[in-house]
Amino acid sequence: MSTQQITFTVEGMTCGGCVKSVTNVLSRLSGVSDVAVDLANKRASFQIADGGVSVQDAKNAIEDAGFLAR
Ligand SMILES: [Cu+2]
Repeated sequence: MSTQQITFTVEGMTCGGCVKSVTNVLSRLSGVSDVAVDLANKRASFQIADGGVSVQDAKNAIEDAGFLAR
């Protein structure tokens, strides 16, 4: 199965709780795996398997949780 490697810059994370929130919202999405969120580098990286959510949906999920993704 082929997967797409995604990296977002995430603005607005200030603590470990924020990291956990972003990790959780991404992990819940269909087809998403290997979620790694880095507070210091403001980065969220993960994989999306074929047939999983779109990159835009993943971005929206982060923004719905109160952060800015780009
Ligand atoms: Cu926080």
